[in-house]
Amino acid sequence: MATYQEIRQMWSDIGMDLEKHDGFLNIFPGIFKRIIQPQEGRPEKIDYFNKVVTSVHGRRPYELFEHKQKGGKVFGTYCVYVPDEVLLALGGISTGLCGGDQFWVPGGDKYLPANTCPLIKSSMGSRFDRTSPFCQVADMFIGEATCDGKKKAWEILSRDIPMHIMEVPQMKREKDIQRFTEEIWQLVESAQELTGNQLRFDALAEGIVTINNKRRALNRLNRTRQAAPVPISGKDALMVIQVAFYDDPVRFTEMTNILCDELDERINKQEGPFPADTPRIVVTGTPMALPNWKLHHLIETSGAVVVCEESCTGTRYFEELVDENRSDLTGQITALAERYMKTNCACFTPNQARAEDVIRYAKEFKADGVIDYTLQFCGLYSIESHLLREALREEGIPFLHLETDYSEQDSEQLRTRIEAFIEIIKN
Ligand code: BJ8
Repeated sequence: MATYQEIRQMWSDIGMDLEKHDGFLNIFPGIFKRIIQPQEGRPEKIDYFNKVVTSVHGRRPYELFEHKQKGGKVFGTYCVYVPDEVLLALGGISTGLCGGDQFWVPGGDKYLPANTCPLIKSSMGSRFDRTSPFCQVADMFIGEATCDGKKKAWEILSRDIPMHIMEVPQMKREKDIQRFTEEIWQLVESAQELTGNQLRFDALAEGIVTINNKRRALNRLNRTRQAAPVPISGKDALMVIQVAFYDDPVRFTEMTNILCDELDERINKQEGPFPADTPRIVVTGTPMALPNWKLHHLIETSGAVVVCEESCTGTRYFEELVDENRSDLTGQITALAERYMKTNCACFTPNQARAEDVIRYAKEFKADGVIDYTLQFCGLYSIESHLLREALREEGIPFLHLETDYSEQDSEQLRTRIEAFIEIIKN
């Protein structure tokens, strides 16, 4: 394990602004101590994930740095439509880059209009301010054409770092899946060029199994949350899912399965951090990049518990698996396209499958209500909220739509609305 001196030297070597980054180091431990640490009744095996998060800019970036020193390449990604399997099969490592903290927003403000969503601002700020080791260690960023904000932000970002942009079709017809297959082939070309490696059937088969196993572990974790009492808080489950975007996939899978063994025991003993009759909430909407725990914290300190996230930091990331039984490279790439095109992002039209998923989760997780979380200025998700509300009303499922950013300014206002919602669903 690298020492603090070695990690600091690595930050300097990869071009970080150490002084500005010290600002992040001064506030981040406080966020963890205030939101995650004081929770009662946490499982013991969450400790591994605590360590990953509390050393988030140290331990894992150092592994990526060592990988590069041995000639390997690192890919930074912003969206769950990017097939990690391909990057892994080419000897690369992929890592999430989405910014989830207010600290980086002012850096993004310098390049983007005020009415841009905080996830984009934070992601841009972390790169341009040189305060994220993940952004600095990556050799290539992979962006995607999903929402307008991201598409335009990539044009600005590509002046600073080599970027490969994937076009994501916005409908799900047969010809769109075919188009996405072609997009994956183009990514293969770019990644082959960068890594100097050729994609091989065996390596991709292994990559598919590795990433599927990560998804299987996350699905297992999620299923434990169907129990009452829940064996793990929503905040801790979300933190594990967030770690999945950064950690080594094989180690992550192993540690998540160890955690799940403990959660299974807890279910048998009917143990958990909240009483069995605590109101249960499914959260849906825009992703919550690390360390965005704002909504979960408000819900779980207002008398309810989050039992599932229909989100890209939730089921959209891990529910569907890639078919492992294709017999050649062409078949494997088609299998990837088929799997990724099942993701129900609001950039698609129509997107009624998302509402169907939310209704299914509300039933499977015995939820008392659904909270729809939209990051401010995200037109896609805030507009889709109307149809979601109607679909849930038809099913008699209580629904609350909230729009917010990464700051703390509206927290008390949100708390008042969440408490009122919980009161309604309790009665
Ligand atoms: S598949 S949700 S990760 S695009 S919140 S930046 S949509 S304005 S993150 Fe996303 Fe891929 Fe879709 Fe998922 Fe734009 Fe909205 Fe901001 Fe968003």
